Amino acid sequence: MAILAPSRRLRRTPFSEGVEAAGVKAYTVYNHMLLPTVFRSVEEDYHHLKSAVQVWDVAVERQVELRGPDAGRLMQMLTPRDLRRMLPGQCYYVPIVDETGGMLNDPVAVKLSEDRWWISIADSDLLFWVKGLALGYRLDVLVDEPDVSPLAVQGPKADELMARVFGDRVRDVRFFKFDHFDFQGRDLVIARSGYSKQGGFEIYVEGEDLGMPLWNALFEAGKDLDVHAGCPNLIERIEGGLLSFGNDMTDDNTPHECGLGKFCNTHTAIGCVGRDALLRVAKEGPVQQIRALSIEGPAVPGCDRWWPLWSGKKRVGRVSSAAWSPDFKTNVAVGMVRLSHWDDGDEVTVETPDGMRKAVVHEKFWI
Ligand code: THG
Repeated sequence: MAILAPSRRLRRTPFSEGVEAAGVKAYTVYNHMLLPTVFRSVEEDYHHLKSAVQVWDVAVERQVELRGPDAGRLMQMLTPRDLRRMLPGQCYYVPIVDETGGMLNDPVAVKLSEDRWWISIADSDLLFWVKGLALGYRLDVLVDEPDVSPLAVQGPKADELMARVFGDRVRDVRFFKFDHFDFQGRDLVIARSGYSKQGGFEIYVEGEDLGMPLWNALFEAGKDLDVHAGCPNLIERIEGGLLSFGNDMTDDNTPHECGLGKFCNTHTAIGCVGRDALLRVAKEGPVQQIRALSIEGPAVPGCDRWWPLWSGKKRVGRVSSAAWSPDFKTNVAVGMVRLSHWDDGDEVTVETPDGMRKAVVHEKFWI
């Protein structure tokens, strides 16, 4: 692949200086912004993530802020997950659907107060949809993208590193909850969350001027913990079954097809614009669903398009993400598999750029 040409449309982040100094080797583009994908190598980064602690520039997880008396109402219009019992201080993973029940995004919703929310988005321009709904329904709410950039601290030593910078109280933050912490006289929201299964935190850094001071403080405090710059790791996130919007699912898929039915309460999510459509499809049930697959043979090449899944001459799905797993000693993959072949142990054939490979469908991911 050729080099990515820098320009102002391809936004840098408050941490870009630190990312470059740490020797970033590759980027992808996510929400029109740079997202690192490799520091040492995908495999070295993977082993280090599972054994130490990493600091991730995930400023690409942009916030759509809802502010005003109708913020809660607008939030419920966006998602089939019932938000009535959600309290300030909580984060929810929420499928966002359009009027056909198609997935528009799969963000983390952060409830700051009754009338102030952040929607921490995956890679799609959700802001336009949310602004359109607010305007079309004449809601009393402001919708915009604030100067907030998440910085993730992930890995088994994340608690130790965070406690050194923010104090022991940070250890008490529970999964998908957040609290407020002081850094250099400024208030920061810190949640126990992040796009890995290794545990850790996400710091919502308000104000780009705070980016490098915080980055430097974490690296200074973590010298003896082998802290390193990292990024969402392809292998680890496939092992963990963490989905990637735009890769593993699109607006052609319902949350149920994505295995996100557990985050839908379609009967009680009154006001969700996709509710009627989802009630209709939920009655029949999905005919395809996201599954883990192990692909036989040596390491597969990078998956930059959907690889067809076959059973004889019948197309039975697609693989959307795949990588060699050093820990499980097989190629791990995510795919959308048709009902006829989605049971645990079902055998299929994957059409990779390297040729046909046997693969086995699994009901559960690896971690
Ligand atoms: N954190 C924040 N924003 C994000 C992401 C994040 N925006 C982009 C992207 N990641 C959105 N997608 C996901 C996908 C999975 C999870 C979070 C965001 C996730 N899932 C857990 C799981 O599936 O095990 C837990 C879900 C739950 O139990 O509620 O964490 O990572 N701020």
